[in-house]
Amino acid sequence: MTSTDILPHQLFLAGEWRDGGAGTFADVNPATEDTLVEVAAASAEDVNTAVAAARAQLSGEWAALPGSQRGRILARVADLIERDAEILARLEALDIGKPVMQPTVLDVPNAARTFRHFAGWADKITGTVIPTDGYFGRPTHSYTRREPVGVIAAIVPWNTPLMIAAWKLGPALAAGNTVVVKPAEDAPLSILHLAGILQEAGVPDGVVSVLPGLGSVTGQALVDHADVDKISFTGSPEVGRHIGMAAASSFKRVTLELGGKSPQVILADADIEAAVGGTAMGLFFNQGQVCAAGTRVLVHRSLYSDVVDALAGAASQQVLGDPFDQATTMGALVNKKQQDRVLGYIAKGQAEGARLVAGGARPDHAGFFVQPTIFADADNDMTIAREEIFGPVGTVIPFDDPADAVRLANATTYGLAATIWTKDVTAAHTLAAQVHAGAVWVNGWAAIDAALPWGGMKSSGIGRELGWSGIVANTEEKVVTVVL
Ligand code: TAP
Repeated sequence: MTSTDILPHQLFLAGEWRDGGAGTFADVNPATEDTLVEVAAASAEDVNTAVAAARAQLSGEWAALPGSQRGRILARVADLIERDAEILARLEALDIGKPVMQPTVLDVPNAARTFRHFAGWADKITGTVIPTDGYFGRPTHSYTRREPVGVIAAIVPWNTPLMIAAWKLGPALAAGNTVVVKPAEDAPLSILHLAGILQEAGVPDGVVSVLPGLGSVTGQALVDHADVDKISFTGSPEVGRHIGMAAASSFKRVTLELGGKSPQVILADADIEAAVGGTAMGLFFNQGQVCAAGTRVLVHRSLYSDVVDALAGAASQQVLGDPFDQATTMGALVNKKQQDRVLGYIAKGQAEGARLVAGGARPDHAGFFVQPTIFADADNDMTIAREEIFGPVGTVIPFDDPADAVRLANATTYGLAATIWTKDVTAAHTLAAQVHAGAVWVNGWAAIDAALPWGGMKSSGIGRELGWSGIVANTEEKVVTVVL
């Protein structure tokens, strides 16, 4: 038996498993550096076929289904994700190098929860009746309708592929859209398994296609396609800017979920044990490859040396290794490029004068591992505090009072998330209002949920996903006025 007998590796194109028109690419196991499987790469012609099938379903079987039926199908998707939870978690661990415990407790349940949440919305997408001044003395009856945007291209990164695919598919399908998904080259496997689940749950053929391939070929063909109505993109600010500019020329709708340089603010009265534990999780979860990673740790000066020591201790307690070993708390970074990039930032932090108090190197064995790393005596203007590293590297910066903390928290081009650690309810709400971020968490890191809007301010993106905001982002609002 070979890996192609076990692992999904073909395009899921208009309801059929097919080879790709652009050959194959190697999907590598980051923890061993071995090739897992050769995955089919979609060509521009494959994109045309998928988009045509998606377009046809907007006036086909899918369009004819009432919202309640779409909801039943999405609820079945959630059930099947739970049935296949172990397979999906193992595919994520294999493909991305993360400890299998993480997708088991987060990515897979979150994906199921997302489909179930949007199953509930599918028959509740309503408009409003709006009173007006009338029409030249005649009364009117005006109301709004929320209609599907159309064909949506969902372009997904590699760090949490199943979850982010669910965040895009759940609201899009609930609102009656059709979707072509482009997974990242580094992590197509769990989304390909999800494609089979969608079909089994009763999503009609053509409503969703999953097309692995190169960003510059498959992704670009979707961005350029005249019959794609919206791009829902999660990934780097560089590619996001490129997509936003390309979409503007054809007036495609866009949702951009980009990077972050999120602060974790530890006020003088914080519960130190909870703050250090939560802050370490915000630094090292998924090897720091999290858009909302809390990489700028802003600490009241009275606690500074204690927090630095405790975070260095937390770093030294991480167990790097085989993602399938239950003792492992940190796996590998996704690829060699990412490993080199993170090590480059660590070298830059040292060159710019920050004090390395933990980690800083790659272990001496195969796999794209980097030790959990903490820098102290740093300031907010250093490169390691300004640029998104997307690796397990935290920079600890002191502040003197809450106003200083807010100034530092906001001194970034990003605005995705922020965490505040305090027992003072007034300080918590005051800072939450003052910090520029799409999400603020108090006394916990990454308290995300399918019901809560998700997205960033400033360079962290445009638009929101999830909750009712996810439905708004996946619908066009039409107003109908009848002159009575
Ligand atoms: P990117 O390099 O931007 O890739 C994201 C996706 O875009 C991949 O599927 C990629 O394909 C595709 N792509 C690349 N070039 C394209 C093009 N010209 N046209 C269309 N698609 C193209 O990001 P990444 O390295 O996968 O992920 C890391 C970044 O994503 C970080 O900056 C991180 O902060 C951000 N991120 C943000 C969030 C949220 S929710 N805000 C969540 C996760 C990650 P290939 O894989 O084939 O290159």
